Amino acid sequence: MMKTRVTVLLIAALFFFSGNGLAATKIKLGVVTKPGSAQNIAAEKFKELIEQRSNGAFQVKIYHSASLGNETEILQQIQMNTIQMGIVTGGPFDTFNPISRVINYPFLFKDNAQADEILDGPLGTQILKSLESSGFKGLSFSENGFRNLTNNKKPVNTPDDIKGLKVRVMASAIHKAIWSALGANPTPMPWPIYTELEQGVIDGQENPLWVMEVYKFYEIQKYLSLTRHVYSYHIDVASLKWWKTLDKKDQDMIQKAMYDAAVFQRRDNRSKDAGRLKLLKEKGMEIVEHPDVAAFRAKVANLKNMDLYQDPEVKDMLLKIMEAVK
Ligand code: EAX
Repeated sequence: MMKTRVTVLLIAALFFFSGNGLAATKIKLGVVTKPGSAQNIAAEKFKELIEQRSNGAFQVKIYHSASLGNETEILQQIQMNTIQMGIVTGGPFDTFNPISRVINYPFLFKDNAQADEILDGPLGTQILKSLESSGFKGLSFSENGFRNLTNNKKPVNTPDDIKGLKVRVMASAIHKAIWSALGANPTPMPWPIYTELEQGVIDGQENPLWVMEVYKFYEIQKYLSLTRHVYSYHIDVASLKWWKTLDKKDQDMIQKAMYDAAVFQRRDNRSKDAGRLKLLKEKGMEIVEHPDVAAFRAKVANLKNMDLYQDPEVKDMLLKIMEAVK
């Protein structure tokens, strides 16, 4: 008898102290893409880690597939704290904070190792920090990966092949400028874009390989060129308004869980690229594996002198990163 009562008490105590007896703090996390996407893999890992490490004191609900709106709308809601967190592609940050433009600079990073070195280092931290002036707490960088061009008109080897091509770009001034400089006819459009590609409203788009697989772009795009023109990151953000309501211990726990999830996701993404390329070939895409990257680079060499980069903080950061990756 006695024993049962003690056990019951013990269980009750455990329940209480583990946090489950208290009201859990609910985190709404928004991503624009669907399950299986780079953003979702990071989001799901974060959910798993934070719920486990906080013994359920934090509970994450992931709103995927743009159920809370496109990425610009997700960011607006994060600023207002109607959504607490988001994993959002670098492009749409552009209108909120021009500092995000520096990482979208074309041909900035040579490879993944260089991207990690900068983004996980002091310059990356400085970029995250500067997002606070726009109401975001930047936590870490997960990734989309290097972006590549697909289209339905012809194989692309050189910038000449791009002339007049209607290319969908993210809602981002720098992405639009890149494709104008390359000679295309860029059309900014929020995600998703399958229907527009299918109906021929646009001829092409550019994204990392996982997108072509997960969104089955091989069904509606014939040509792929491995241009790797921009290293596409996500910024894993929280609402600064919400962040300020948390105590230091919880902030640290969330920051660490998000960083660990980001590192996990980057590794996962990179480990799958060779298989994706094989799959896209099997599905019938015609792939230009070695386009004339030097010619593409030459076309965009002057972008750093554009108005887009004249804000002193932005320019300074761009030059520092360029120096660091030399
Ligand atoms: O991951 O809008 C875009 O092109 C982004 O890369 C989107 O997040 C797909």
